[in-house]
Amino acid sequence: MKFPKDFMWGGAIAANQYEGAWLEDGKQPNVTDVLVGIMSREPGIKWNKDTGKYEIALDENKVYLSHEAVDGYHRYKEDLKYMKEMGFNSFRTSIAWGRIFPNGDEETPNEAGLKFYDEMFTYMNELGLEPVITLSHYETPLHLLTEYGGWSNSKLIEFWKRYVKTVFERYKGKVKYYLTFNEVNALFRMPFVAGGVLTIDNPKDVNDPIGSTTLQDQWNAYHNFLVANAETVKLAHEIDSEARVGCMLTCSSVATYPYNCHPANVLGALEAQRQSVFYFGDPFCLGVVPSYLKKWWKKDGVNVEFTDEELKLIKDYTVDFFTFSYYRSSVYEQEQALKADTGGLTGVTNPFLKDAAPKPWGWSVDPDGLRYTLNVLYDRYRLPMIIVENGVGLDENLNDKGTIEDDFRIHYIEEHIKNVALSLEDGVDCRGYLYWGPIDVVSAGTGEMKKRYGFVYVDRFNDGHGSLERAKKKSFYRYKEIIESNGEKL
Ligand code: BGP
Repeated sequence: MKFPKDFMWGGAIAANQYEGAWLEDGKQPNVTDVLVGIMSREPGIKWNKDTGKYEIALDENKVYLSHEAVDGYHRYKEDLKYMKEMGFNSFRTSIAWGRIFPNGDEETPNEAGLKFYDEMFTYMNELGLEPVITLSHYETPLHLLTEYGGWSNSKLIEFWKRYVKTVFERYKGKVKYYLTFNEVNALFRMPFVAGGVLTIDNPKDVNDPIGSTTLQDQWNAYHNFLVANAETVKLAHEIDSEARVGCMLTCSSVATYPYNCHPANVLGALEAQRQSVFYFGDPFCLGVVPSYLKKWWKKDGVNVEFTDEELKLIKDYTVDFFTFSYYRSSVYEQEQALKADTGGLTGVTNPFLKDAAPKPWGWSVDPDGLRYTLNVLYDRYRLPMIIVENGVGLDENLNDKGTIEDDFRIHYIEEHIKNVALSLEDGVDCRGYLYWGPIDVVSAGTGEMKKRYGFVYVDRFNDGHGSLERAKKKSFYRYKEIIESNGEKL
């Protein structure tokens, strides 16, 4: 197995699942802070009849684990040392937008937030960990949704530009790789978090703020994201000639296989790829707004217009590289509707796959699907690729030796990394593999601690108790060995 000398080995986390300290040093809530798990349809907000607005109203009977998460805000140095010990040369995390602009619409940034990340990135530089920084990992400030309707409002583009400009200027020389919006292509399946959209103008059902978000608002957000993405590339290049901007899309659904050779299944699989990935990937990477969208807009009864100036911006400022998450593949069969969760689409069970992760989550395991995905994406976009999420969540407890024998995870990474090597042989320009969740964090989808991805265990549980102490799992040593040998010991 051959990997280039400068291959990026590492891991990835997100501020909202790792840091905790949700209201510390001036931070105000992000959208994720009012949800127990982003798949939930019950945000902790309620409609105030008198003001005619939504306001924060957390459910006292629920545990919002992300509010303290694994206390990364206070412990990141200790944790980054573990990453270094495994041999990482790069590390992905996000900036919680609400630490820098707490409500999102302020004129001036919050110095305490800027300082926090300044110190964190300096420390990463000292350790020799290349920071790969997501500008928003589902972290739109809640105020921007309740006050402006979120990304459906074009004002967000201006607020976003102010935020990213501040970030690029402040971290110039410390951060080279930025990712714009984490998994923004999940907008239509998770309009509140991935889309940052809330319908505030006569919402259909004030008791169902997620379900009653209109399609017009969601498509307006699509429009605004395309413009904001291009503006981000433009600003980054103007401010820092060394900075590189990538998009980050959930790409498990690139590997949507037709159930059989029935043309309706083949066409259906193609449509699933478009609807889940390419409708964002093509404008971000090729600078074109796909022609099939006109048909979709007609079907959805929405009106979406791009000005010539916007189309030119999108054309001129495409991303420098492509990053994505891959967890598993899916199968399209015309009679069965596709569903989705944080791992991507779910369709008919694939009878040819040998493995699935243990229940309760039971995600199927398809390492060849990663090679397929890398090849499809590289053929289409011809951009450097970095896998910034791939991993397996397991329900684990420390044994009496104070560790966890996570052989399933070891097998999972070995098989996926082998397929990265095979895709390199195929000629794909893949620059890195950043495992999702190298330390246990709060699950995005379910909001649990129980769903653990880490090589490093964190002592915290679903009910919120736990010492927060860290411990190395068996996979810690195996990933270290793979990295040390630059992928030769596979
Ligand atoms: C992706 C998200 C991550 C993450 C991962 C695993 O969709 O970008 O934030 O957590 O999925 O999902 P989960 O935590 O639901 O298992």
